Amino acid sequence: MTDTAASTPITIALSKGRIFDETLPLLAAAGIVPQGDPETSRELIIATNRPDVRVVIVRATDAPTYVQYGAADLGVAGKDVLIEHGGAGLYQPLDLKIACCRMMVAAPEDFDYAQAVHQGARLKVATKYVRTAREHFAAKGVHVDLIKLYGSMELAPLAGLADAIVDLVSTGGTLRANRLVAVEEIMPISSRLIVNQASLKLKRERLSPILEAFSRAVRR
Ligand code: PRT
Ligand code: MG
Repeated sequence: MTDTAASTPITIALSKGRIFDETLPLLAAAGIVPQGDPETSRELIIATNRPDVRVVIVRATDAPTYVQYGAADLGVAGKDVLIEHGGAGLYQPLDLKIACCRMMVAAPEDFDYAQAVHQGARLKVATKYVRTAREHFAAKGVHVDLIKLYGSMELAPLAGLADAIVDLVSTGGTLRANRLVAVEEIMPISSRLIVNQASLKLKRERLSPILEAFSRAVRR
């Protein structure tokens, strides 16, 4: 271990909202308490009760990138985000079982999805999760035209942009409010701990106890 790596702070990349909120108890189990609240503060670097540990607030889709390049040693990211990122440079040692939801295909109530798939129709599918959608439909042998969106996928079928969408569903309230129904589950989703591969070697002495505390807290 180099002295430089040993003396640099441990940086944890979290997105605000459900991931930050649901990671707090896990951090507490490791004796780490953030000193700020990203919901009320605009500060993007949050100190913790430990002088050698800090939290950086990133967009959910950017967490793997920060950890991949070592700008953060640790992070938390949804499986949805990790699939789209590809996972290069990351260890994913732990399913944290937080921010749970399901990746679903959804369509308007009056769209006969089973029939369209059965007839070998070429489906237009709008999604933020292009890689996940491509792999899902390829495995089923269904031809799709994928349309990449960055948000509000629910609007796409209503506005005539697509026949169906691939999106995350938790309560189902958003689908219902837009008269869409889930027609197929692609996979269950939860968030994972991600670790920079070099950090794990260079900062192992300080990272191992944190990883172990997270692991114990998840199993409880
Ligand atoms: O919101 P922002 O654009 O900043 O980024 P983000 O949506 O990527 O971040 P965030 O914090 O909303 O989500 C972070 C992670 O939480 C995601 O990567 C998922 O792994 C996980 N997660 C769990 C969810 C949901 N549940 C969820 N319901 N992410 C998004 N949603 C959205 C969904 O896309 C849909 O628009 O909530 C809506 C549906 O919710 P229900 O309850 O109406 O079904
Ligand atoms: Mg969101």
